[in-house]
Amino acid sequence: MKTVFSPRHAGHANNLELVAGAIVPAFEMPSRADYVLERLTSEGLGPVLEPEDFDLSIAARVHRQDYLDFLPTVWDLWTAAGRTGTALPFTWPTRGLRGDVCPDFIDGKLGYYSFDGGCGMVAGTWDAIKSSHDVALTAAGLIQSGESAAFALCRPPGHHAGAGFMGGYCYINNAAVAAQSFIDKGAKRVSILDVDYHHGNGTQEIFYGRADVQVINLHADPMQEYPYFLGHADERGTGEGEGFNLNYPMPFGTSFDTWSAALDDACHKLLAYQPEVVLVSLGVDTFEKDPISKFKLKTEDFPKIGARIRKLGLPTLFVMEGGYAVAEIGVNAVGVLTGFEGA
Ligand code: SP5
Ligand code: ZN
Repeated sequence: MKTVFSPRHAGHANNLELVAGAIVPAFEMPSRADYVLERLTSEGLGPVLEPEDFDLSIAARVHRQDYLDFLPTVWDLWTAAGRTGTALPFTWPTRGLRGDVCPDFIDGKLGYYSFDGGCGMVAGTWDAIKSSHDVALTAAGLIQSGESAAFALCRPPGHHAGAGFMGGYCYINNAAVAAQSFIDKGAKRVSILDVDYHHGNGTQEIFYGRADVQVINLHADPMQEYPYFLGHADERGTGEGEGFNLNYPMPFGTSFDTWSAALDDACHKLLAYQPEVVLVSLGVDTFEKDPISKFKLKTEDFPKIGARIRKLGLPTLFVMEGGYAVAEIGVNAVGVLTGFEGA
């Protein structure tokens, strides 16, 4: 299969995040994408293409326009305030505060448009976000032109980004934008299968009231794990979207036997929906050695994930999400893809 990749991801580098009582170098770092690229080249997966340039009109159908307008301005507002380092929020509008008025000053704006301290921004961040968005849309275009599968090697990832907020290393929801592009091109039903360790809260929020995009998530139980405030099994969609959101929360320590049983059930529910295309939000942070995660999948399990997805028999767009065991991320992510191809 073809891969779409942009070297412009590399400008999003040396940023910090707030996690577990410390400001630390972000676990989501440029070498992640480079290891995946290296592995898919050495495995001979297929050609690697650069993305075309898209405007943000499709993104504006899944994100708020004011949020999309804000993202490219962050670094200028931050430096205009005399700051250096990493633009990060430290105040958020939770219950009891006004979440409907965007402040003027950059610190307030950052808090208004985020839900955590995981989305630091530096000078090259916006260009990387835009390139990642373009990668997803270009890869979706390959499938729209008749390819049966494609890989969007997105960085930064997207599934935690909601209509109007960033979080969890995610700014624009690449998979959601790609799904919207299929709908805009006439698809009646699109499924998103999110296998990242963390619940894809942003993707869920964006499509929660819609029947044209089914969202299925396999993830760590939000009672125990980030993002904590979404991802329970009783979240099934609302209004027209009722029944089209499915969550499979699993406990710390989950290994492949339990996880793959959930995947199998998810695949049956996906086929019952009869989508025209499936988008896989491909995180490999379910890996046993992932530094921020607590599932127990082994390297040999990842090709089996790809093989199971192949059995769906649908056009498939893989969109890169998380995975932080940097040295193994290439082997594991490309393992899913070669497993899909039957190699
Ligand atoms: C796309 C994606 O996978 N985003 C994940 C964001 C996770 N952010 C919070 C992680 C909390 C990890 N806590 C354990 C600290 C290990 N020292
Ligand atoms: Zn994740």
